[in-house]
Amino acid sequence: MEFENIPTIPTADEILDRSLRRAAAFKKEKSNKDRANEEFIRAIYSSVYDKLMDSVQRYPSFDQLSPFYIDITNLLFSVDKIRKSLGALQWAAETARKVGTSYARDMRQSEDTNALRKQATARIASIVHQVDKDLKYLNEVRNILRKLPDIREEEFTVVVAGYPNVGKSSFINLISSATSEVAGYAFTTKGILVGHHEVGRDRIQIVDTPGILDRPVEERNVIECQAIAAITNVADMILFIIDASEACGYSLESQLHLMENVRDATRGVPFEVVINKSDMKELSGYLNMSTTSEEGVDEVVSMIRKYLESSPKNLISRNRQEIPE
Ligand SMILES: Nc1nc2c(ncn2[C@@H]2O[C@H](COP(=O)(O)OP(=O)(O)OP(=O)(O)O)[C@@H](O)[C@H]2O)c(=O)[nH]1
Ligand SMILES: [Mg+2]
Repeated sequence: MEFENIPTIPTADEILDRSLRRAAAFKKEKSNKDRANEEFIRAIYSSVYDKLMDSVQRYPSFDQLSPFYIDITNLLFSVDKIRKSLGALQWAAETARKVGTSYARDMRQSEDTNALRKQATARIASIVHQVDKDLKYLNEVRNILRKLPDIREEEFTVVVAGYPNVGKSSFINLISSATSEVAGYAFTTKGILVGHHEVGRDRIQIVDTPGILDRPVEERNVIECQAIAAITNVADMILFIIDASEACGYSLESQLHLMENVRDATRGVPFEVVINKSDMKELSGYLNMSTTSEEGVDEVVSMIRKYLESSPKNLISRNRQEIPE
């Protein structure tokens, strides 16, 4: 995934220290004092320019990201603000180069190249410091984004949703490679997690989401919003888990109401409801399972696999496997 490869973004001081060290090494090589001062300036501005532009170019281009990653980035930060900071870095790179080139040119006609070298260094340092907050912001964003799960659009994806504490993570841990934290309180899962369930040569991507409460969109917290982003953007199938025993702390009525809302908001995406904690209470007319006793879990897995078999994504991956290399 693109986010994993974003390099650390240096601070203004780190960029300047590195550039000054490099410039000092160049300066030593020249025996003529005026030529040495000119080389010093050229080395500083090109090193500053390269480092800033490298940070801009190695940041992901948000124009090419899938809607899921754009939504998540907007929930956690703001794509607009990230773009502005990247623009500021580009401005600083170009301005430092322009200022540096002009000083280096002036040195050829100057009597006092030492004074010009000092002035140029101070101007470039001030330009880089002007974008220090942008550098720090971009690094903070980078540290969070690179930890987002790698959700692959080409893989069949089941998003598990429901109220908090109903057993979503317990189910995913049982049937997939995921190791999602399970605990007897709401909002244990704070972000999106991905596990994989192997079916022969195919793989199902299972997304664990934080619980969503049945309340108006504007009152939802960031944790809940991440779940909505996953449900609406990546799901090929939605598995909605209900705890009919109400041991989760929420009434069956509220859970059924949320179920209807999510189903209405995601029309066109296959939607299945499963009752969990059947060891405590079952609900007739639905598939029932217990992730504790594991009763009914195989039936739920078979039902998911049926959706995979009829999914266009499955056909694509089969065709790909049949084409000889
Ligand atoms: N009796 C019983 N308890 C269960 C079952 N499945 C899960 N639990 C318990 O329910 C509690 C919540 O389980 P989680 O898997 O963390 O629930 P979640 O839906 O992922 O919760 P959030 O991440 O907070 O949204 C834990 O204490 C589990 O041990 C079940 O089938 N039967
Ligand atoms: Mg959970």
